[in-house]
Amino acid sequence: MSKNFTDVGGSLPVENVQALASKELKNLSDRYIRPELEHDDVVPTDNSLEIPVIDLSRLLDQQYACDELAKLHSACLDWGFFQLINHGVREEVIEKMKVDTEDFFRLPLKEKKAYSQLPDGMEGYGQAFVTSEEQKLDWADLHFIITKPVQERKMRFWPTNPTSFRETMEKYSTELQKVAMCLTGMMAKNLGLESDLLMKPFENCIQSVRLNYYPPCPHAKKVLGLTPHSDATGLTLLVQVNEVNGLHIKKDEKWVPIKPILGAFIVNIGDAIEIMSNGIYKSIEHRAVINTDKERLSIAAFHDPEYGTKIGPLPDLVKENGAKYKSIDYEDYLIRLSNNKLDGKSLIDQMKL
Ligand SMILES: O=C(O)CCC(=O)C(=O)O
Repeated sequence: MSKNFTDVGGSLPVENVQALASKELKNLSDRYIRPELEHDDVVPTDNSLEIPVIDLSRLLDQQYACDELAKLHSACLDWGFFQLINHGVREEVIEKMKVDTEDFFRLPLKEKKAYSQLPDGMEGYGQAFVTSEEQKLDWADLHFIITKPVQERKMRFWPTNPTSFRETMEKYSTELQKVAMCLTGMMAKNLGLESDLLMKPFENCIQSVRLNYYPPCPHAKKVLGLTPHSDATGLTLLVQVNEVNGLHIKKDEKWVPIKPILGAFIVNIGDAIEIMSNGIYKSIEHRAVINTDKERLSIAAFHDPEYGTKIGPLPDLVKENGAKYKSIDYEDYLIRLSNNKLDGKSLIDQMKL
């Protein structure tokens, strides 16, 4: 029987961070303190180092497609991250998703806990990738659900309050899947592949959505909202819900803060595309930092190749230099993911030959 996110093993339960942050914090538990932040190398925000901006409407317009495809290719080669504008997802759908996300995290703890993760799965409300009692913890709570394929949905984890949540998520996930498919088709072209080769596995992709809630912390400089990691997925489309910035990406061993463009998606290449492209495109480490007095929220939509896909380099891309990564069943890939704590690019390191 095939395994999915619900039965590959879950995270150890830890204290709810939103509740912890609402108390007067005299002493912060050592488990949240990250000594490595004392030597942090962050590029100043006024620096001109900014991730590329890709215009999807130009990619689809014959007149501009060639130039924009070239821009997309260098964004994937040099950055692994870009902002996507004119993507065609209706503004009202994005805005409603943001409002419903904020409203969900505003619910009393008891109501949110009705959607708590179960011991054996990754879906639901809680935290993720906590695999030991000693491990450092993120200053955040999350809610994670599988949105596609529809038959894999576990509706017990889909909030009924706010009452519009399910309908909003339905629209949001459908529109984002189209964008993800379109982008993988464009990437396939840029890699010199028949577009079907990369696009096909994403046609019935596994899409999952993670709502992130990062409470403020008086010790913001000592904690992290999200541990440095690359995404195991193929392609991630992220929106920041409110105007508090906090996403950092790693470039040339330094952390680059991202300034989201209003209405744009922040897109990043995940490990699965790094592997399928045989390392031509690379997934990039990123993390979330915390604000001293303002909460931050974000919505990450992950797009994985469909169940049954072998995660491995595409045959057309190994002809010259051979395969640089192992090929494994998606199910085994998921098991590896769930057994690992988040730790930079450790999952992909295990896949290297
Ligand atoms: O909150 C963010 O900006 C990053 C979120 C993220 O990387 C994730 O959910 O995997």
